Amino acid sequence: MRTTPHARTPPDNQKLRLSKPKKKAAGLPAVASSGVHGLRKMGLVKTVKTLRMVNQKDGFDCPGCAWPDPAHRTSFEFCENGAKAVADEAMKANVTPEFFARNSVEELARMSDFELNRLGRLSNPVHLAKGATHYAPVSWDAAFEMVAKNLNATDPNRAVFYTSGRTSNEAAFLYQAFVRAYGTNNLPDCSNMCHESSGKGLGQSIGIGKGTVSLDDIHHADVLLVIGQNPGTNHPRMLSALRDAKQNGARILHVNPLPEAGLATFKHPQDYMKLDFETTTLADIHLQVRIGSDAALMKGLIKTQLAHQALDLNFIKTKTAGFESMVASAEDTPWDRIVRDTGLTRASIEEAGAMLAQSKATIACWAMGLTQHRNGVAVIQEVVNLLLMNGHVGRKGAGFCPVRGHSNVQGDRTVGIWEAPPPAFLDGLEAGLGFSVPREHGYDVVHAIQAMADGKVDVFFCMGGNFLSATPDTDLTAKALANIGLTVQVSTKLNRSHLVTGKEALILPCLGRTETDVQASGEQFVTVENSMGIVHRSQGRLKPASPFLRSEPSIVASLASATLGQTHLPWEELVSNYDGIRDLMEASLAGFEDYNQRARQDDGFALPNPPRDEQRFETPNNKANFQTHTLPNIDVPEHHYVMMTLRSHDQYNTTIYGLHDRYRGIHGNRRVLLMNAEDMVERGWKARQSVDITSHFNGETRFAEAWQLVPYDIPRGNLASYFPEANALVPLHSTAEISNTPTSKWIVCTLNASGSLSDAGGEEE
Ligand SMILES: Nc1nc2c(c(=O)[nH]1)N[C@H]1C(S)=C(S)[C@@H](COP(=O)(O)OP(=O)(O)OC[C@H]3O[C@@H](n4cnc5c(=O)[nH]c(N)nc54)[C@H](O)[C@@H]3O)O[C@H]1N2
Ligand SMILES: Nc1nc2c(c(=O)[nH]1)N[C@H]1C(S)=C(S)[C@@H](COP(=O)(O)OP(=O)(O)OC[C@H]3O[C@@H](n4cnc5c(=O)[nH]c(N)nc54)[C@H](O)[C@@H]3O)O[C@H]1N2
Ligand SMILES: [Mo]
Repeated sequence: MRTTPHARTPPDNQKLRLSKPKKKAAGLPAVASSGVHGLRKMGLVKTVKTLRMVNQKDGFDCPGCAWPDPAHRTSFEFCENGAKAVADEAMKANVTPEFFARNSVEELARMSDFELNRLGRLSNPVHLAKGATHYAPVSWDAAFEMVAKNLNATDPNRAVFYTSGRTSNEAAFLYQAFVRAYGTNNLPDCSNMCHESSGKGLGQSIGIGKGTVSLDDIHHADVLLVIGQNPGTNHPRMLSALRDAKQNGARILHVNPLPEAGLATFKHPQDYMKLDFETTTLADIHLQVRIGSDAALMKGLIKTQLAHQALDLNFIKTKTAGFESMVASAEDTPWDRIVRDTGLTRASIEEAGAMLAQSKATIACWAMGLTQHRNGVAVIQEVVNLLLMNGHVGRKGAGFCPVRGHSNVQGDRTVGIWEAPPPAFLDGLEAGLGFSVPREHGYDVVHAIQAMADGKVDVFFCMGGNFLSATPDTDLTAKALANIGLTVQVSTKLNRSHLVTGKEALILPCLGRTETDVQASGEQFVTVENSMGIVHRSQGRLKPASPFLRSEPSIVASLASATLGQTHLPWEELVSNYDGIRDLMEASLAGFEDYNQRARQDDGFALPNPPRDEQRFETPNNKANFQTHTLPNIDVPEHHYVMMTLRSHDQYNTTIYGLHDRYRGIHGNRRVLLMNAEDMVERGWKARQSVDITSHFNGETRFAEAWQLVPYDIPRGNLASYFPEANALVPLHSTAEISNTPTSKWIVCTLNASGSLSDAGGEEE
């Protein structure tokens, strides 16, 4: 009989080695590191061949991040971490039915995320029967019949369909069409945990839930703000754009509790190949804010713009609303509150303010350091307020740049992966698809977990991702998943979501972005949308890891046929040639005219963006709206700390490539807690001290033992740990207002020396 395996990833037992954090990103070590990852996983010939196809016009879109491609691509248009993502997908399909016969689910669950990923690609569909201890092979047809039977036996609103952001536009569009034909809007996605706050914040303020800049704008900016983002690790190709901007005279303002490498100094790895050894210092000013204090900083910067009278009065008068109340709120915020919250001096904020006041074109870039906070939506709107004051939108070199994570997360939302779509979007779908779709909003990620915990979900289908490890509150989520009748994972690699399952489970292995996709009419390409709203083609060129893999669109079509027959759409015919899916997209989605033709253009095409294209704002009052917010209280009780959860340099979300966080100088072990050295001295602790963490929320506590302390340049009272290890400490209902995004960067904690008996917050020394 099967017992529920341990939900949390087991700790790594390797020795922790610490070295001096790096100021410089990329450069020779990065080139060496991409090569090593490739060689280890693919061999020499395949490494060179593969890396030459990344982000080329006739190649595949890098499965790493969503940063756009420059118009003039070099023959190696990838970064160190993109190369790791490609090499990781190009591994052999060693996870076979024989492998599953040898290893029980319980044994596999004792392996860490790092070890699971190293096993290689999944080769065949497999089934974990009720009560079984091992996955066993199953035919594709039998698998689809099983899912269809379960779906048809329940109310559509008791089924949930998750999506991670690597899924192509074609797969995502067909998938949401199937889910809505079946009868639900239960379409949570990774975006709910990621840039949902950006979408909601920008939507209210400027009428579009996306960024408003192009790559060319970055090159023409006067001042670039980089807020709550670590591009050296997570968007390395962005550093090249920042460097180009600097060479054109731009200045960069970095707002971050950590001095992230890359913004300090940067060497372009491809310049090394061209033997250009010049180094660029990227950030002109680093404002080392305390965690969660960006809203206070924005109020300070807004005050300085008022003092400098750096205002575009004509823009404010003709294009915006709400200016007076926003200004009054900034004026009412005393400087001592701003200084206390941010931990910065007034002079340093004024220096940054002066730089902004002189700027003719400012761009604000941000990522998870803003979105994953209680006030994620409000703080983004404060950033928008700051730029709107001087009309920095819809002009060259100016605007908003939420830097997206997964390579097609933005496209997935555009084509309908959305649990709360507006009525106009659904009207368009009905017109294009020719059938009526449900109107009631579905579950987002957090609501889906609660519904599972409450026994309201019978079938859970995941198009990619690693739901268990990526979501908050790992133990609670594991219990919630165990309530479900059938869980299904469409995946490329093994992860914990295959091991902590519903009563019955299926793994359906799919082709990756890099692999050739052949359907009845021949080889297919797909389309994706990058972080700047450019839609373009992507075509895999590598031989699939196993002959038994199917493409995501083909999996959706077979599932739809098995569940609904051909009543709503000719599913099988649509996947025989993806042009058919694209025709349907053209008929259903705004801005997709001549889709098949424009998707084939070399550099793709830009989706309409009214604020960028014509300074037009599709809000209810047709204005850009200044939004007024009061500051959140960021004080915590005595002996409490605020912890943020971060990515290391050697991971892609829950996929752990290695145990090195090279730029931060942390090697060999991920179960670490970054802490201010003075805070450590105050507790009498040294480097490597083992501590237990208790998180606190609404009177509840969550506990995780044995984290090694690393003294780090982080503000006092702040801590940092790695995602996904620390997710067990993130309370499910600690979420951002409006966007409901888990507050992965705001976890209130107390610490105890490991093994000490006193309870949370005590003086255990
Ligand atoms: N190699 C690699 N690339 C990736 C990913 C990956 O895991 N690996 N993940 C992809 C995905 S899905 C995403 S969403 C992006 C994530 O990209 P990032 O958002 O850069 O990723 P995080 O590691 O979450 O880093 C958040 C940054 O915010 C800072 N921060 C935290 N709290 C605050 C705060 O209160 N204020 C300010 N100003 N800063 C704060 C942290 O110090 C850190 O530098 O990267 C994408 N690209
Ligand atoms: N504490 C904390 N939690 C967080 C975050 C944080 O900063 N802190 N960040 C959040 C963010 S920004 C995000 S985006 C989410 C990420 O959440 P997810 O997107 O759910 O997680 P990933 O780790 O990206 O998913 C990895 C899995 O996707 C599968 N996969 C890879 N490529 C493909 C493909 O082409 N097709 C299919 N079908 N499967 C594929 C592989 O099996 C792999 O194991 O996590 C969130 N969780
Ligand atoms: Mo993300």
